[in-house]
Amino acid sequence: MTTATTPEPGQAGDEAAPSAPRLEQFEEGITLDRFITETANAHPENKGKFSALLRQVSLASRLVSARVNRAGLLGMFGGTGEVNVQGEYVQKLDEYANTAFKRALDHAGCVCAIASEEDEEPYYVPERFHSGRYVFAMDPLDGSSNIDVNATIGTIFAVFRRKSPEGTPADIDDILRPGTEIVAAGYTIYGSGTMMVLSTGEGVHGFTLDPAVGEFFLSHPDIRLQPSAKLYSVNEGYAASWTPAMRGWIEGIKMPGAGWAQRYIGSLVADFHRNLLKGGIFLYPATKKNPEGKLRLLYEAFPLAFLAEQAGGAATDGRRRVLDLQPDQLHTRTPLIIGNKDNVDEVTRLLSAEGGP
Ligand code: AHM
Ligand code: MG
Repeated sequence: MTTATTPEPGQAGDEAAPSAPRLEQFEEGITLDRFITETANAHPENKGKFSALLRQVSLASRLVSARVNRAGLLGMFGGTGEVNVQGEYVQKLDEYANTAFKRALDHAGCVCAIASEEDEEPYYVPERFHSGRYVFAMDPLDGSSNIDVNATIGTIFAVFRRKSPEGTPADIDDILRPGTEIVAAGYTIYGSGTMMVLSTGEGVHGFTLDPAVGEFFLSHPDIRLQPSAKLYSVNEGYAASWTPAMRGWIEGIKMPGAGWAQRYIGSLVADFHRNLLKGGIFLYPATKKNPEGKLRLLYEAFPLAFLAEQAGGAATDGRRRVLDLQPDQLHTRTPLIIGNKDNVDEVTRLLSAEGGP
């Protein structure tokens, strides 16, 4: 096992060191379960419900991981024939992941509502189960267009503490909250390995699934983003519809000698994960045609913005800090500029000066 990561174009080799896996952590064998227990011990006011929630997220992630790994053999590639509220074709694995997370969470007594990219309306925990203290918002399987080619996809989630009293029916005001009220966020990435990256507001930690024993082990403690990097992730196919400031910044970093490299997978969760570990800025900007961008605020931008800030990075919509935004609907969209802080600040300054599309 190695403790070093491979330097990439646009990145000094030693910049990756803080987030590189540490051998001693593998040897100590800190499981996600132990991490959850220790987090709970530090916050007895959560009454065990927060731990229950995280354990159910771990369970659902393992279920989805197993299904993703065997999808090509189980006839799980391709679409269901349905179109979701976003107007996108629902993939069989989208549907499986959506159901797996809802079933894992709805009867555990820890959540009152689940907001999902795949569902037009929120799912309120039924009367027969306890309507718990937390709200769970998720994109059950981000990067759906990559499912059928075995490229990396993932589940993205955010957790809020509900506003209305526990044990009563929740409503939409429990869900439509600014990102500053997030109490935990993370994602599980299904790639060449399965990894959960999690923050409960005390740094960002990565856990790798050992499929042989079905347990996540701490592999990337205290992931940190350096102030800047020279790697960008954006769909340049849309350059003609960008604003002049956005086009200008990209042209600038491509000048001879600028030393930038580009990576774009087309799964937000995979692009973000790569940039979190290696350094980089991800951009899905506003365009004249789509001033709101494409990505969804509540369950895509919010959780990743929370993680970015916890790791020392930043996230804006081109003008404002993402976590300060308030969704007015379940599926509100937002432009997203996210990654190393100095890079995000620079792009945000340029886009703000332009005054929007
Ligand atoms: P999805 O949630 O339906 O998978 O859509 C969101 C995805 C993101 O993962 C990714 O960053 C983006 O769409 C890619 O969009 P584009 O193909 O326009 O570059
Ligand atoms: Mg998505």
